[in-house]
Amino acid sequence: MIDSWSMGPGTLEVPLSLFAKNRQRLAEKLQSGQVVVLQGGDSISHYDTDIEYVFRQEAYFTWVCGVREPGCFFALDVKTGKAHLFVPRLPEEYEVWMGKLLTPSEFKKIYGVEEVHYVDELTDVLKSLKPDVLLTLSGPNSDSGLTAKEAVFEGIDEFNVDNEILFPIIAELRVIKTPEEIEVMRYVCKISSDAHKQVMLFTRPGLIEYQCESVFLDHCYRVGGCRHVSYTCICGSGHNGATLHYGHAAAPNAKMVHDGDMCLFDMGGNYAGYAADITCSFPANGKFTDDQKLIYEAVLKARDAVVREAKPGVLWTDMHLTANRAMLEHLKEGNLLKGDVEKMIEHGVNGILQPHGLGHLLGLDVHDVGGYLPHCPPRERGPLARLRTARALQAGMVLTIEPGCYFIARLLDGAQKNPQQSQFFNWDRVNQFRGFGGVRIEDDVLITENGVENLTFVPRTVEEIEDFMANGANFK
Ligand SMILES: [Mn+2]
Repeated sequence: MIDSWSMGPGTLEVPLSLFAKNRQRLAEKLQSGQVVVLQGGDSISHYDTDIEYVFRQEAYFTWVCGVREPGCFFALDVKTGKAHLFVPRLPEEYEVWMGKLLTPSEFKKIYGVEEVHYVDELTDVLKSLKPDVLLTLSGPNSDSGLTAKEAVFEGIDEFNVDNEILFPIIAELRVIKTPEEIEVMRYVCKISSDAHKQVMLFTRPGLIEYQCESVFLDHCYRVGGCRHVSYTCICGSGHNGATLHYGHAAAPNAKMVHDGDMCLFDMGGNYAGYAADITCSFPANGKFTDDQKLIYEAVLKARDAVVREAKPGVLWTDMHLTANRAMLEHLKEGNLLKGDVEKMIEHGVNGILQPHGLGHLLGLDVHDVGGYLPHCPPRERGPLARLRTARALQAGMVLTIEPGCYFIARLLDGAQKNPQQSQFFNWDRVNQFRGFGGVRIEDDVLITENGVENLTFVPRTVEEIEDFMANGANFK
């Protein structure tokens, strides 16, 4: 019997009990007679070609069984607690191209489920379970606006199907991580932290941003066994640091890093489906200027305030404002802003400098599910609407804390023309920062009964960064 999965020596052994426990937690929330049916992800071709994207499993499917192949279905019979996996019946000639085809009993061993059948047996097997109702998954992803992929198969209309019960239950279970899941997240955050440190040591003026990106990818994969990163790497230097989703196809991390640039590198590995999401901001040449230090420490104060105050019961919307206040206060001390900080927030100055929310739930999805479930506080109106959740924190949640300060021409121009906002800026000073780019500090944290456990281990203070970039080689 195989009882874990890993990418080999030196990488984390993920126990199959992680998924068994998720199934058990799910079954405990459901009733006998209900059978959960999920459809896994399918292989996707590049347009009309026979080249496929490297397969990535759908996250709810991973959560419930950890199955890594495309074209599968899964059923959980609540009455017996038994997990049934359905794998595609592949033609024999696939062996020539794909390697040996596994038998159902081999799949059973690999994934530790009670029963394995072929997908073409799905209807018959489900009938034999005599369910009162099949529970399928359908519900909104509050980050993308898209809908979870509901199981569809020939013969489903012969069953009584409910697609409303399951979604809020399973999404809520995904919000609170088990100790086994936390171990995986600890690992992927550690690997990603080390990869960021390698990038900091490597970066210097004259390189191209993507060369820094490649060091991150290399460390995550070669050392950590992370075949994927969790999202497209954002490697902005200089003015690109103010482009929040820099790194996309039309801006592929291809600018030369210059002496005097700040680097804003947002990258996270992925292991066993679990995501890290870490941002480091540092001077390309290893030494902060006074201006860089001012902005960096404003953001660091925001991070520190949240790490200090976040604990179970605290509202995420309050944490967002706590971060904004700390940052604005420091920028005021630094003479970029003037006036009363509460009034600045009233007039949206915080949203000019940090147009995004404080952070988000993290797990199998980088913007993890559960931000706005029916039983949770609804999305606020106004500036706080951009937050990915308005929930009160609970022990077992994993979130990012990612305050930032950016000099985005479009937003600054707007503020300069708006007397309500303009009055809070010392424009002579602020205009010197046009082209500066931005600073973001993003940590991945676990909420515990006592507060925050930071899963991110990178140099964070100005002194730590300068010391590490000067003397950090061979840091292991
Ligand atoms: Mn993030």
